[in-house]
Amino acid sequence: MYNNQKVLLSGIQPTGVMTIGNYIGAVKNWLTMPDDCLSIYFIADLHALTIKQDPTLFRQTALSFYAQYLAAGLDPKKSILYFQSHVPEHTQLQWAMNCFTYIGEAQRMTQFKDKSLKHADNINMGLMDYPVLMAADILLYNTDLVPVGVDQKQHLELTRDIALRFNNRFGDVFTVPEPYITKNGAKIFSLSDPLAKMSKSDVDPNAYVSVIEDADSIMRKFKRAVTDSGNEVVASENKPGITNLLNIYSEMTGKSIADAELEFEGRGYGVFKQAVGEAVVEKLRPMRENYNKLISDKAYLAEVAKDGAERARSIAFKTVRKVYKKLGLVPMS
Ligand code: ATP
Ligand code: LTN
Repeated sequence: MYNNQKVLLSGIQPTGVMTIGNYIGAVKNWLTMPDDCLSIYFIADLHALTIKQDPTLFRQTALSFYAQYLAAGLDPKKSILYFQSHVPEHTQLQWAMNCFTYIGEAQRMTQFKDKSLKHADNINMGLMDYPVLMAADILLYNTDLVPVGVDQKQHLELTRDIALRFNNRFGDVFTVPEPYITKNGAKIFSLSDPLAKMSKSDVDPNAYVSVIEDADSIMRKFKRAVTDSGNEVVASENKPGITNLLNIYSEMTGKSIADAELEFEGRGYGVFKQAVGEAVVEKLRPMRENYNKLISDKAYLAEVAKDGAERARSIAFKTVRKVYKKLGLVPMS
């Protein structure tokens, strides 16, 4: 809680393109959060450094993600929207939280293990420390709820453990956060391999759809999406491809899965895939149009990001001051 308001916080790493998986699993839920909460959404650019980035491209990508937050409908007057790297308190708190996290806990994280396999030539300290920075992001603002996709649940559990460990020793300093994960949209799968998570860093561009992709390309990707044997449009365990498309269709149109199954009864996969593509194109159209306007107004983006960082810091510095004091660090007079 902050000033008697419930605090919501989340972030996305600015790598590659924002996919419909990120949108459905994360951003879309941010948009439906109650107005009376303090909502804080940032670009997790420091997290993205755990993977090798080309500096010029990285700068463009991070700015593009920020514009996509705004284009998706996040309102800088209602939410605090900023770049993680503009708020040094994130890493200041991270250092303290590092001293309350065991190496074994960090090594057990699934994402650390996956990324270590994927980037075997660059298993850096940051990759292992990634969840501790995430814990600091969350604890810095006394966050109550963290809307994320299900892949982030383990990191949330670690965050809770760190918070409880600190609180047990020093009193009620941190709010212990809860994840907020929706049922259908929690995990959107790859269009090329319906058993793998749709991931923006996938080497195969046909595996994902970006939220600012053009209509023709979206339609093409859905037409060639991998589906299952048979021809009935029903969600079931042995139809992972169709189930994934039904989830996407339901999330994009607001129709239930059961209604979608009825709508496409006896009509076959081809008609269904075309309809899913059209639903995605329609839902994303305003976002793409807004994005094109925003990305050409760099001065506006810079101004809004600066305001967001200043507002974030006005909360964050108090937490760092409190934590450092509890730890016995000598305050600067
Ligand atoms: P990367 O491929 O770079 O690891 P990613 O696409 O997995 O990235 P993240 O930056 O790790 O994306 O995640 C941003 C947010 O989007 C998180 O809340 C995450 O849970 C959610 N998310 C990512 N992929 C999906 C997905 N396929 N389905 C649902 N939610 C997702
Ligand atoms: N690790 C997250 C991104 C992230 C995040 C956070 C999400 C960084 N810090 C704090 C919620 C709260 C991911 O989605 N990969």
